[in-house]
Amino acid sequence: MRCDIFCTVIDHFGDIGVSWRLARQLSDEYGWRVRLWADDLTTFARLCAEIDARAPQQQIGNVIVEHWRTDIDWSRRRIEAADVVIETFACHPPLAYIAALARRAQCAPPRRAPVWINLEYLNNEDWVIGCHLKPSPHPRYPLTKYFFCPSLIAGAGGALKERGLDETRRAFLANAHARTALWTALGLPIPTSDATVVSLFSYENAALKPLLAAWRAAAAPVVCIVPEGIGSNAVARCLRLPSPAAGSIAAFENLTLCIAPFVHHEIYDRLLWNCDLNFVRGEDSFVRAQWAHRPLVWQLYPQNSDAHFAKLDATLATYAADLPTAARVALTHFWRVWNGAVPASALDWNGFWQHRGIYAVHARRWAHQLNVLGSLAAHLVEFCESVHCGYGPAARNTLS
Ligand code: TRH
Repeated sequence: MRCDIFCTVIDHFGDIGVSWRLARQLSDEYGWRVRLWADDLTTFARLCAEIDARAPQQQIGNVIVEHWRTDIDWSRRRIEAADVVIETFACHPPLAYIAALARRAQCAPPRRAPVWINLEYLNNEDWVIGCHLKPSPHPRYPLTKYFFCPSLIAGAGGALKERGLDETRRAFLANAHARTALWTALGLPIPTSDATVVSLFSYENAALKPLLAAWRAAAAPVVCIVPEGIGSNAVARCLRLPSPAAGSIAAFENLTLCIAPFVHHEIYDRLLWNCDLNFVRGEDSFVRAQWAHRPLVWQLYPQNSDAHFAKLDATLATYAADLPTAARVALTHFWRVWNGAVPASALDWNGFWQHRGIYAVHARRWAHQLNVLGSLAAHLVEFCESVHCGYGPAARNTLS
């Protein structure tokens, strides 16, 4: 299968993070010939060591990476549409490409029609099940676009997870030298065994101030590792830290604050595995924190009219469902405060973290449960092959 993935970076790192992860999986694990069109290679390079941000075309592993510039003259480029086209997050591939796709659909033998997928944002609301795999006919061309909905609930597209991830994580955790070496490589002090080690990847957040205050006054030491970026700027402002740059380390009573460099995908995974608790945000880091088998706190990408609150509550309803009542109430409250659904003044760190043992067990159980849903790439491959080869898509009714 030849596959083109299109990605526009709206902001931050999630769009390219998800696109790159998917591109790698389709090529490495399923043998697809993947071309990833990304409009922002500078952001891409922050996640992937091999990317040359100036190269118009390059090959990273088995994936061809194309710089999708707005000034590409598509009329001068011989465009051949792939077997599978994935537009991530409704990013709209170039019109010339869609026209090529339509030409291909018209000429293709019935059993080799190209497949067009819109990869949606992760969502755990019930309506997602009805939307997943729904076809949407193109208004002008004889083309159908299918909605593919990543989700943590059964009946939708699942979450991205590489084969062998659990084995790699277990090997890392079993290797005391590798775990210590990670702190050193990140320029961080090696935490003492009595410390709670937390990674904090967040947006601006009103609850940051009360959280940092709670950690300063905590009964046991807290080591907080903040990747450099908007989150570290916000933390630095709260604590009046002279510099929010990577390498800054400062102690405030029982809190040790460390600003870490923004690292490549594989290292970020190891950071999550090495911490006792991970604060994550957006989409991709949220999924990675679940595969880390560690307790987590999620900050959603804020949406207009607080539309993300419904997303948050739907996620809590599934993620926290199996927790004992007191632990569930504390976690639900903490996540809701962290997302601004409840005033920041209601933040209760001790009330939340007193259940840490329960959350740790739950995180492992949850990851196993999520595994059962199957990986996003596997579902996507199965669906695309079924449509492409004409043996009957598992598609639902048309989405108008
Ligand atoms: O960066 P995010 O906030 O990204 C987004 C964007 O806002 C996007 O527009 C929106 O669509 C999406 O969220 C929901 O959060 P996310 O999704 O977690 O992406 C971060 C990526 O950065 C993820 O692939 C993990 C990676 N990462 C590293 O590789 N190294 C690091 O040091 C850190 C902190 C993250």
